[in-house]
Amino acid sequence: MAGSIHEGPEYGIGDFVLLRDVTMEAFMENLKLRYEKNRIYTYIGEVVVSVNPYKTLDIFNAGYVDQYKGREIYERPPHIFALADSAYKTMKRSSRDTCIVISGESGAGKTEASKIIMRYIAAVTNVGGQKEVERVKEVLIKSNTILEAFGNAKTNRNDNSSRFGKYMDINFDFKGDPIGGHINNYLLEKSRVIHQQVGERNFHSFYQLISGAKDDKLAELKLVRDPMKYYFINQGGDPKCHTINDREDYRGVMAALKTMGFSFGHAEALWKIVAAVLHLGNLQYEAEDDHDMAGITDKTLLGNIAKLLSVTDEELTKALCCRVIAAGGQVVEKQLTTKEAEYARNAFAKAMYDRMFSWIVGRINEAIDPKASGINYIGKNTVIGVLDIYGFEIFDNNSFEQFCINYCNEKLQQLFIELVLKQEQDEYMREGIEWVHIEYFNNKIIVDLVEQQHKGILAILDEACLSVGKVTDEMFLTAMSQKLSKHDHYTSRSVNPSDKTLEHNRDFRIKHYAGEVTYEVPGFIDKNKDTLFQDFKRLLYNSKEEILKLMWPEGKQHITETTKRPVTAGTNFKNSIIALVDNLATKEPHYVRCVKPNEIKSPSSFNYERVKHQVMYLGLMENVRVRRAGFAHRMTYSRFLQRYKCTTKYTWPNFQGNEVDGVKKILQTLGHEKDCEYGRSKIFIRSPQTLFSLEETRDSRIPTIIVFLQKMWRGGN
Ligand code: AD9
Ligand code: MG
Repeated sequence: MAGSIHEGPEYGIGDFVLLRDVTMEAFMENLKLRYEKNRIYTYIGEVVVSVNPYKTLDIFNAGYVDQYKGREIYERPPHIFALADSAYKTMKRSSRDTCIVISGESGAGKTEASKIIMRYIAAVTNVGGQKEVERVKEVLIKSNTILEAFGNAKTNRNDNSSRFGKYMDINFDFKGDPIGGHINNYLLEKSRVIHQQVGERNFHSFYQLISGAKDDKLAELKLVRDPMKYYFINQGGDPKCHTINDREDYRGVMAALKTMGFSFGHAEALWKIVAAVLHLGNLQYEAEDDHDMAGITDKTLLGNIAKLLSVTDEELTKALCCRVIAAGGQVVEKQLTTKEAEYARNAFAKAMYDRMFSWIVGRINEAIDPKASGINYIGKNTVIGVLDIYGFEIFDNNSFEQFCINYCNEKLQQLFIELVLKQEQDEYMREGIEWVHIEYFNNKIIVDLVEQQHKGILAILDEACLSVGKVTDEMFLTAMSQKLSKHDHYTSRSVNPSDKTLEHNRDFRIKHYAGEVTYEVPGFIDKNKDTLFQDFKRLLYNSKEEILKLMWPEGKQHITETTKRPVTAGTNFKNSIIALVDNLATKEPHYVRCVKPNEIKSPSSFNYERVKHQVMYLGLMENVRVRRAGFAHRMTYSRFLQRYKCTTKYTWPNFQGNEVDGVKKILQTLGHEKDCEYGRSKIFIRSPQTLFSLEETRDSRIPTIIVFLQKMWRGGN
């Protein structure tokens, strides 16, 4: 492996900041060349641009870990290990909380990147081999297996798409060893539990259970091996995914649950819930009388579900077919129509799965709680946060979920803009160096369009959901069009009647930073209200199954107690994302910007236009320009001297004076002084060519260094 960021011209330039011409063409040419040579990582200063290789590369083994451990970022060819190491070093050296924000569209490689980072951190810590630290590391890594089983699914963009957002803090003790962590999960796409688009699947867990459970287990759950028999998981058409081995994954999940400390009984109970959801999908209602009142004819199926949920048949029938309401102090039972009952059944299945997912996250958090880990930690406790959240997505049909996901990506882009700019500015100020401002598109206007109080889309949606009387999705669309007609990033047919690509009374479009997305409004109100009848909560709270009872504590409430109107799903999501972004902003950020090379999951296709589009919307060119407008590179005086002291006879093998003078001597001797500024603790190098030249001189001196070292060793013998 070469000794610096450059491996030779055949591999292109390792840092886009060092490109000779900052043009889109040059950027793309370099990215393509590197991708074709399996160089999937390239820097923009300290930001890592990563292109999904769609194949296994042997660049993550222990040998590579050693090459990056404790090194500075520019000393080795670009690698995500260098970024992980940098975050780790910052956290350890300066006791500062750091975070790694991984962004990019669906299928660009975020989740894989987050796992590589976690494995790197696990590999470089706990040299002392403490048992409890080893356990924590194992739990942290194995937690992915479980979360992906229950929270990932095959979509038309990605065979293993994260359908929830995840932010994980890893806690370190004063020695720099991981002693625990905490996961925050964001909005699971629970509508998938009951519906999938053609070509997609439900969450992996369903298929894992059906393929992986032993015959007697399946029989006990009253399931058959054929996934096509279950409506909730067969709508996508093909239940098999050739890149996924559901059977093997089932075993992996069972093993991971064990590592996590889940008892056998708890693991069994989880699969019972999964099975119950599967059966619920096949439960049909029939009108019992002329008034279309819902009844269930398949009593066997009903009995099976009741058994799996440890409730009685009567209780379950009642919850599925009736609603109990308290009116004027009186408790009244109201039978549902078949349509209402179907709606209730779907809401029940979604809520049960969603709550189970959050409950699992809660148990994982207990297993990695740093306070409960038994490790006696004293002194300061610092964290590295890793954010892996669903990427920006555009499907053929985009609904409330895509709206939330894309809003979240807008927020992260906004954070990137603020932090990258702010960091640069802060550094120049700290070091007493003048700063040149660079213009670039600020997506705040789109963030505001969604989240602004009273005027934003979420506020308009809430208003529609909370108003009395029947409000339809079309009415919500009309309200939006009235209030947002002047907004540059919003359009609908009422705003722009000539736009025939939008359907009247149905679609609206947002011009996101990453592209235009048309959202279909049907379902928005429902999904935002997220109603689950109290009857189901009570049903599950009264279950004999301990886990279900624990998952549904609010079912304890008596029917006559008034409940506060719950916060809507949209507002809830908005609040959690705002809290997340605020949290990230307090930490020292590191960025991985993932790029998807093609739409066909191919290891050998570089779709120029698709990649260019991502480079544009991720603001990578602007990022390069910002980096270059000021200074392409900076490093502390001591680091500079150490690295380049071999380049002049005055500083080699040792410089006797202070570090700043040593650095000055090198720059004067090599004729680079005009291109540099002296900051308080760092030397700032303006043009990339200077760094090139320094690196070249250093490389040319390597034979001399080797001779010198050999002499030393011989002398030492
Ligand atoms: V989504 O927003 O969750 O839909 P991600 O997370 O960005 O998306 P993911 O990490 O799941 O994408 O990557 C998609 C697929 O690309 C993986 O399942 C792998 O098959 C492939 N991939 C991604 N990164 C790598 C890698 N470093 N090495 C090999 C990779 N394959
Ligand atoms: Mg993912």
